[in-house]
Amino acid sequence: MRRKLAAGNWKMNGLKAELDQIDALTERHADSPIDLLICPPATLIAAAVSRVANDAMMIGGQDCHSEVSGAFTGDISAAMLADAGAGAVILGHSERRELHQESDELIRAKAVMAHQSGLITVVCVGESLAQREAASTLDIIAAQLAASVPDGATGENMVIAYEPIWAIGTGKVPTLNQIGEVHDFIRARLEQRFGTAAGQSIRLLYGGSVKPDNAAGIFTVPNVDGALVGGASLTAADFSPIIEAL
Ligand code: G2H
Repeated sequence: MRRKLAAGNWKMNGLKAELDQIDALTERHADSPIDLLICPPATLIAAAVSRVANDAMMIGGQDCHSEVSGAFTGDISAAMLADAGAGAVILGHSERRELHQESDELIRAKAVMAHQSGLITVVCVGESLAQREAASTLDIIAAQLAASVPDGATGENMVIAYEPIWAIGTGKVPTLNQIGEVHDFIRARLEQRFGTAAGQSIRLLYGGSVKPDNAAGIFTVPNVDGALVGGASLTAADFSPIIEAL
């Protein structure tokens, strides 16, 4: 049985004052059976970790480097994230793929490094609008999964987020059938590659304009085990109803 997961990706948002949102979330969902993950900017990770009591929420990073250490100005290693108290890291978000030209191979190398540091990886995959209109969505997802998910992925160390690029921050959401088709496809591919047990245990999140008013519908789709939420994870007022819809 896969545990539900509500993950928040704050992207480049959040100063110290916003840590109050973490307090509000952990208070309100203290008894929730849903796993919670917030990925604030790296500057807030250690402070966020120190605000969370009783494992009420996991704090994660939004990216890490593919090397252990070295002359990589401005970058952060997986070990540094773990050292700051992070338990997870988002990798291969489409904003990283597009704006930082991250390849599947680089994302896979980052995931290997993250696993070595004991982090859960949330690897993002998703097609562009042009790719969907060209009916190549499943081919794109297959290629991204094959090349960016490392060997040895299990339900313990890997989460996959399906985020159609055209739905991110746009307010456009795929139909429930479209979400279901891709999630079923991802599940089948994971079972094929990692075996039934591991393939069944890896959690699949939907991401892209998840809001309080559409979350419940999205969560009815089979093989949707939770959500990766951007804008609506920035405040407890918006994120809480999404968590409660799971
Ligand atoms: C997709 C998502 C979070 P939003 O990027 O990863 O952001 O919910 O704002 O579309």
